[in-house]
Amino acid sequence: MKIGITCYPVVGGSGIIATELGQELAGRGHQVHFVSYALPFRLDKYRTNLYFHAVETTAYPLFKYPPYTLALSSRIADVARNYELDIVHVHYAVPHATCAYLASQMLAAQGSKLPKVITTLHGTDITLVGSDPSYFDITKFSINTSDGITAVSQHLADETAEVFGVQRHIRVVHNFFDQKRFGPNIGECSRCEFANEDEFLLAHVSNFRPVKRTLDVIEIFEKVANVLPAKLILIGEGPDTVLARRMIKRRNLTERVIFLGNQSRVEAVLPCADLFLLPSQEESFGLAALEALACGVPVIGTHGTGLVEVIDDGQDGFLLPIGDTTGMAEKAIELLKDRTRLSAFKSAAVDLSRKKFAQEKIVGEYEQYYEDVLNG
Ligand code: GMT
Repeated sequence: MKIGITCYPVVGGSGIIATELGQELAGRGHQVHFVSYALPFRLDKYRTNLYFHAVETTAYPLFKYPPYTLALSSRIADVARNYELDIVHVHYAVPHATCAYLASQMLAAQGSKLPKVITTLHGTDITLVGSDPSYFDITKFSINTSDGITAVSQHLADETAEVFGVQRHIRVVHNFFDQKRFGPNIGECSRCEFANEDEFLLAHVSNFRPVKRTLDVIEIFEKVANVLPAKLILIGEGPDTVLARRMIKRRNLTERVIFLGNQSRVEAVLPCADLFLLPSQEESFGLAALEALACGVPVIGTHGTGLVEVIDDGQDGFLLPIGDTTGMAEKAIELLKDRTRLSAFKSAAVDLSRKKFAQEKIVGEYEQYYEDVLNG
């Protein structure tokens, strides 16, 4: 198949999934064309069958905001026409589903071959951005006019149906990880860089937006560190970084918390950790949690989010109510104190994540979906 992929090229789960998917599809012999404003950040090696087409926007004094949406629509149409694409697969509905729709309309008007448009919903495109009154109608329209829609969890598919009143079927295709990249022994880090032999190592990776509840991470960690020798690694950056740093200082945890900022290869650090904390308010899936599990790190996450499809409560992690930092700390302490149980959780994390979310399996599900959409 000839497949166009549009995604956000910056750090973030939707861009990571789109990039890994494109690379794997190219490896399977499909011709893959990425269309975005920059090279996706994990597209870090040359591959046969894989192309990148940059979207250029022109600055002009009249434009307070250069119309990226128009430039992207034109570029998608251009690439689809030149390479006779079968599929245009856009990740994150806003504004990519709308751009793909516009591109299709342009192609139809020119009498060119029409690719099928597939939109993958990732989370905040529905829960935060898409449901904002400014974007609601156009997002709903663009979802409804796509030839196929996938969501990264059943939780998100249900939320989309509820929030947008979407009646049509949304195919659930979970996120995945690359086994060659994420595994318990694959990391290049040495644990001693971060913690002493007798200290437990906790970790958190996110974009430090309010939905991630990064301050809860620090709260949980403080409660754990009051009982057990422990260190915390924080990876990522975002609006709450300043608040997090302030809280760490106020609570005299500076010596115990290691800020690593944004990292393009989290798999080099994650295997060193004993426990991963993701106490999010909202999480359509929680790719960061999956990557931790794949590295053999149990995860503490929240009920009422897509994390319930990722974490097996009581086997490779724990699910607790949003905001229950005391309960989360108690579970963390209980697990860390019991070496035998901790090691069973670590093994289960590797086994269950491989069984449910291995790249080979999930990319096959996308291929199957492409076929289904192409065959009407
Ligand atoms: O809003 C974000 O947190 C970023 C967004 C993204 O574009 O990376 O994350 C969403 O998509 C990821 C990949 O499918 C999911 O793993 C995250 O759970 C989801 N974030 C939220 O739902 C908050």
